[in-house]
Amino acid sequence: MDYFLTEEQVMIRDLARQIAEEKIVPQREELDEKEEFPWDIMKVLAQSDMFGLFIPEEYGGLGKGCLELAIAVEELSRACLGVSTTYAANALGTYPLLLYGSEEQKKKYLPDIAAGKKLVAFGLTEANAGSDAAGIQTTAKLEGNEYVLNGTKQWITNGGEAEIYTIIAMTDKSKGARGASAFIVEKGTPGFSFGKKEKKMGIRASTTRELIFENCRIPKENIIGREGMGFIVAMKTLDNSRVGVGAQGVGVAQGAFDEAVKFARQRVQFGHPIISFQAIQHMLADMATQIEAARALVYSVARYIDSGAKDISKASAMAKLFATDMAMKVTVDAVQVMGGSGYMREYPVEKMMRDAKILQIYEGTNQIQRNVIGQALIKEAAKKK
Ligand code: COS
Repeated sequence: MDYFLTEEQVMIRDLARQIAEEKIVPQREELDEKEEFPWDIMKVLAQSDMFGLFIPEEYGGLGKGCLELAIAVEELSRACLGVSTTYAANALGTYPLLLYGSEEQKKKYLPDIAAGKKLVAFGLTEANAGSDAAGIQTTAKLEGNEYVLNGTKQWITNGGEAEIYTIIAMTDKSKGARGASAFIVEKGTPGFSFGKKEKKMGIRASTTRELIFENCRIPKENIIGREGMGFIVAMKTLDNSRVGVGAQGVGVAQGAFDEAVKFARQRVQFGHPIISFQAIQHMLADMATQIEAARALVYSVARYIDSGAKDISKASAMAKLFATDMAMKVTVDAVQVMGGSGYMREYPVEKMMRDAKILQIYEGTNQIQRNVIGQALIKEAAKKK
């Protein structure tokens, strides 16, 4: 399929693919086994300007958009979802600053992020606030010229590795979602520490930790936007980044599909390569069709976001929902095509299937995506009346 990418977009895709094939594929099994953070790969991505893709040129980035980011994420995900999660979560953590940061904040933080010198993490989730994002308990109290943060964030991607954290905390609990605010917290701030590193089913190259705030004092200027805007900052951030999770789905599914085709051409049963059997061909045909449909949706939604469209929640949720449900199905089917071999760690599809599961869960479960889409449909229907 031709998605009419510009010359520049093709260059980004080819560069990301080259990094994926040369640097990620040879290491992915070991990174998964040892649950190691891929610092050397992050350095290569930094040297290749990959961290600056979606950051405006005035802050040291390349000034590209969601589509270019999605293309890069897809290619990295094709090789290893753990590595691509580290990279994509950096964008997730940066969106609050990009969308709502002040000029001073952007000038202070974005150039280092664009250069890949500092990684970012996004801190919304807590033990009792997952799908119910408005239920967060972490507080931020204004005392003089400082906010004092108290509480614990859970399952934070890049936690401990990142230097910059965009954190959602309650400045006025009595106001519910309207009492949340967003803040920048730097690693090393007294009162800010990290909990245990989680042991996960998949995406093991990516680090997941607790963030602990105990009377952590940050300058008043570190608020992003105004008090009470935190929930909107979080929701708009997710609206922008969920299409990237969709791109991860397309990438991991493509990676698993490629492995399944390669295997089916080589594996001989009943005197023939199994790819000659209709049962296998039909599975591969369905997989290829589903991947292409998801890619078409992800690219279209990314272009729609880049067009400056305001109402992107529904489209972004659709891209995330469709592409990640597809990724789960396609990776499971890739294991099935490869049979016993697919189940063995010797082949990468076993890891791809484990990795794919998180896509249906993080950045809002796929049940939450259906809620977001449902709510948008209700609003649209009410407008038509
Ligand atoms: N853009 C702008 N505003 C939005 C918005 C969006 N995408 N989504 C909600 N809002 C606004 C609403 O309009 C509402 O404003 P008012 O108070 O002025 O009416 C406010 O925010 C509260 O919205 P709502 O009542 O819909 O909030 P809920 O508590 O019902 O939660 C969901 C909404 C479930 C969609 C939200 O909590 C969510 O996305 N949860 C999943 C969180 C998630 O992705 N977690 C993963 C963490 S990051 S890995």
